[in-house]
Amino acid sequence: MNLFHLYIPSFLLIAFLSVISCNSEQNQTRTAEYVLPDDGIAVEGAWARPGRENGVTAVYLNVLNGSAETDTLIALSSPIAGLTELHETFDRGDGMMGMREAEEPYFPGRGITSMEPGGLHIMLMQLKNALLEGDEVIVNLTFANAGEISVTAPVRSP
Ligand SMILES: [Cu+2]
Repeated sequence: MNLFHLYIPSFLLIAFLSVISCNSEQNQTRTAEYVLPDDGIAVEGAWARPGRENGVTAVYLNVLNGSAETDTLIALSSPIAGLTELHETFDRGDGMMGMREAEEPYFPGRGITSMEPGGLHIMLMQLKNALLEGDEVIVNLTFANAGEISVTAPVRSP
């Protein structure tokens, strides 16, 4: 992971978050488009950032857990990546933001968990080829209860 630890200065993240809050009305509208499944898990709105061969990139998506119970992500893989992990962003306490493997890969029941830039994301490492806008990336998510879900994420610039 030392390959990528792009640490993002906090002030940039704060600037980014304020942009998000300005758009919160729009985000709520967008989230409202998603209807929870009656049971099990659905994944919506997946997209991936471009990346270089042997490099890393991130995939963002929304996990819609329609069941009454919290589900746990137990495995992640992508045919394009040597290593795939669920990451969370955290405040390192020195004015920089870092990221690390998520400690609690839990998805609450009857809820939507959004992976977005600056927060939770799926990290694809050791990319087998470059990812350009217009390409597609397959990510396989395995949940303890809902089983395996395969998602196709279009590649686009943030
Ligand atoms: Cu990451």
